[in-house]
Amino acid sequence: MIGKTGVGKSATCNTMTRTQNFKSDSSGKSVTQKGKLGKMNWQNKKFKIVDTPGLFDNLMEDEVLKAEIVKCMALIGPGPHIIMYVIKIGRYTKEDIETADKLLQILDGNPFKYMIIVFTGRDDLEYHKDTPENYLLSVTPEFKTFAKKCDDRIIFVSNRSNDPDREWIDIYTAIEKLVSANSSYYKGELLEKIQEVKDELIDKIQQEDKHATREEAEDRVDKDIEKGGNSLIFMLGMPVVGAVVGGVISAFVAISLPVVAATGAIVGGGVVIAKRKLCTIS
Ligand SMILES: Nc1nc2c(ncn2[C@@H]2O[C@H](COP(=O)(O)OP(=O)(O)OP(=O)(O)O)[C@@H](O)[C@H]2O)c(=O)[nH]1
Ligand SMILES: [Mg+2]
Repeated sequence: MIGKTGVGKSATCNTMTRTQNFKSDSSGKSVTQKGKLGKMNWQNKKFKIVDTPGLFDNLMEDEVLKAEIVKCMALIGPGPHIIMYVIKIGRYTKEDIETADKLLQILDGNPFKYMIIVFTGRDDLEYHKDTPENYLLSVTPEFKTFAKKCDDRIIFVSNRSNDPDREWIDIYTAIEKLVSANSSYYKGELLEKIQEVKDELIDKIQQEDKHATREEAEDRVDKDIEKGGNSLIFMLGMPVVGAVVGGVISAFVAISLPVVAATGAIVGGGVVIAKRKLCTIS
C-alpha cells in the first residue's frame, strides 16, 4: 500500500482486512509512522498486506522515511504480487506527480506491471451524484500518462461504506485478475538485497533456536522490523538513526550482529548513527 500521506492507505487496509487494526484519521499531520503488517485469509488463500508511512510526510526526516520504506519492503518479502498505489479522489496535484516520481526512484525494475491505482473516497463521488466513469473523463494528462503505465488498472473504493464486503470483493477481483496475468511477484534489485539480509536474520534465529520453523523465525523477524528493525537497516549499510539515549542502538547492533564491525557516532542530542557499507539508497 503506497501513496501520499492522508490519501487513505490505512483506511483501505482496514477495509481489506475488515478490521480497525490500522490507525487512520483525519489528522493534519501524517498518521502512520511505521510500516505495519496485516494478515488475513480469504477463500483458503493467505494474504499479507503492508501499510506504509505516506510520502511527503510533514514530520519525518527523509533518511528515516527511506529506512521505513525499506522495512516495509522487508515485511512484504520476497516481493509483493500487487502494489496498490492509493490516491484520494480530487485533483491530481503537483505533489501527486512528485510522489509517483519519488516512489519510482525507490522501486527499481518494472513496478507498473504490478500496480493497481486505488482511488479512495468513492462515497464523496456518490454524494455529488458523480460516477467513476465521469470522474475519469476529467483527470489531467499527467494522471492519464501515469495510468497508462499501469495499463489503466484503476479501482474506486469507499472506506466509509456500509457494505465493506462489497468493497473487498471489488478490490479482490482486481487483485486476482492481476495476479493471474503476472507470472510472479514484483522484483527489484533493492528488494532482493533486502531479502538476502532478511534471510540472514531468519537463519540466525533458526541456528539459535533449533525448534523454530522458518515461518516462526520469519514472524519474529517481522515483529522486530515492525518495532524498529534496526538490525536490518544496519546490515543494509544504511544509517540507523534513532533518538535514543547514547549507545543503545550500538549495543543492540553489537548484540544481534556480532559478526559485523559497527561504527558509531553521536550526532546532536544523543542520536546514534551506526553504519555498515553494503548498499546505498538515494
Ligand atoms: N469519505 C472518505 N474518507 C476516507 C476514505 N478513505 C480514507 N478516508 C479518510 O481520509 C483520512 C486519512 O485516511 P488515512 O487512512 O489515515 O490515510 P493514510 O494514507 O493512511 O495517511 P498517512 O498514514 O498519514 O500516510 C481519514 O480521515 C479517513 O477516514 C474514503 O473512502 N472516503
Ligand atoms: Mg496511514
